[in-house]
Amino acid sequence: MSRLIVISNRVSAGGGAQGGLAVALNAALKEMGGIWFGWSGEVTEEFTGQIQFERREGITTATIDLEEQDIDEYYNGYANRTLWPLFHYRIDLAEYERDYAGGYQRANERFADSVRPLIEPDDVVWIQDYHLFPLGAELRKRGVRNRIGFFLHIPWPPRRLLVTLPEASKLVSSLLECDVIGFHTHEWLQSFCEYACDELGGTLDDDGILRIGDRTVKLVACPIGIEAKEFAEMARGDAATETFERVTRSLVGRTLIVGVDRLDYSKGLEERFLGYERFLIENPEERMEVVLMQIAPPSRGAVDSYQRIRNTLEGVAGRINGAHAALDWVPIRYVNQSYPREVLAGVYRASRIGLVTPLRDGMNLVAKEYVAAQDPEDPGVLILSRFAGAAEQMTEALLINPHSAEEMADAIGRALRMPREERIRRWRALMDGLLAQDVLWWRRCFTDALAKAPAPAPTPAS
Ligand code: GDG
Repeated sequence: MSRLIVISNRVSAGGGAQGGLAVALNAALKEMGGIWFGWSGEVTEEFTGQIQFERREGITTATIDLEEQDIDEYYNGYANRTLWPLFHYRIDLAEYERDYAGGYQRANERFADSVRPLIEPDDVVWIQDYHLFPLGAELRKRGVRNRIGFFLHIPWPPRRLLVTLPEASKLVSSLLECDVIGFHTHEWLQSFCEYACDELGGTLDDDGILRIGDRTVKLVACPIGIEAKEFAEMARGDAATETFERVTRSLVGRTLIVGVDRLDYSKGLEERFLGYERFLIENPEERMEVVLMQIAPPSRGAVDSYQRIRNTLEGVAGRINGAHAALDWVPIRYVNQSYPREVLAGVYRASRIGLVTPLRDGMNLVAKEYVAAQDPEDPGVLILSRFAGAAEQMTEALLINPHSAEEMADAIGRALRMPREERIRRWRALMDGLLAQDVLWWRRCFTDALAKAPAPAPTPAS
């Protein structure tokens, strides 16, 4: 059987507090054997390409250090100041700088140079996410003829937005050197096709095969899942139960609404606070019966737009609490801290409403974790943004437009008053979906498509 070479910006192998993606990739590596390659997270004075190998719980990781300039231009620059906002439809925040584009290309070449010697003839290569769009093409230039797959974890923007990126055509063309490209939803896949067909002259057949010039690429929509069964068990375990009890006690009979998000402007936190405030204003008789707990660990603090959103949210949460709090009640518990997964599971379980309202999100795993953590006999209600990839699958949630404070306020009211039978019916349908399409299903969906993909491209003459 072929070995798997997973390549992502960072690696996350072995035990500890892992997210679903790490769990899925670790399971794939354990089953197929292989290596997980990426940046160590460390800075080096001068790039040498020296690889640090580690073996943890049956997984081999291979990491390289990058120079400070790489991190500034590739990671904080092009990946997080240019691509992330653009791909989340925020061209107002996207910064288009040639230095960032140059540094991104250079870092991808460094990845390619370093990982190339590790790839053996029968291996399959699986590249993860927007940090590494050009990597497949760089590997081809270095003679890699293996099957190469690419999975995008964030949305693909509409053509009209993507054309604002000066390097768009070059970036998409380089991506087409991969044999399979995966997206979370049909919507992102269609946006990609629209660009590839209208701007680059591609054609798509009924089997999802895109042809452009001499390239043939299989496009697949495989929504990522979570380890649903394990997460549900964890939510009933000792650590989660301790949190559940502690949080429930602190509510003194009030109803908890929960949000858990990396502190990111794509997650719609300001709109969420304003929608919740609207509910408080429109429902004076119910307002002191609820508490919103928002857990938002800071991320990407080196990027200005993240510092700004952090300041804005502190201001909005402070204003709402100042305007509405009573002597014995504070409407928003806003926590800028990260917690172990077991603690999150306990908080989800203690919450009658999961408020997951990103303005744009590739998938959103919090929506799935919230559902998995619920008590089957007395489950809570998921309120989910229509603009999260998860909305394509999770149609039994209360789907809302997060830009509308009125829709959010109405949905909160409806969720609070929802009869138990309806809560159970909706939850059962959502949970069945999570169990059927869990994270291992996702991994198989992609690696099967890769195994069946048309034969890899011949080595281009250099
Ligand atoms: C990208 C895409 C796509 C959050 N706070 C804590 C914590 N978390 C965990 C959650 C969840 C994960 O982080 C967040 O996952 P999301 O899917 O919500 O979002 P992104 O980080 O933006 O991920 C996204 C995903 O890739 C996978 O393809 O779904 O659309 O943007 O698992 O639980 N975990 C711990 N403590 C925290 O305080 N331990």
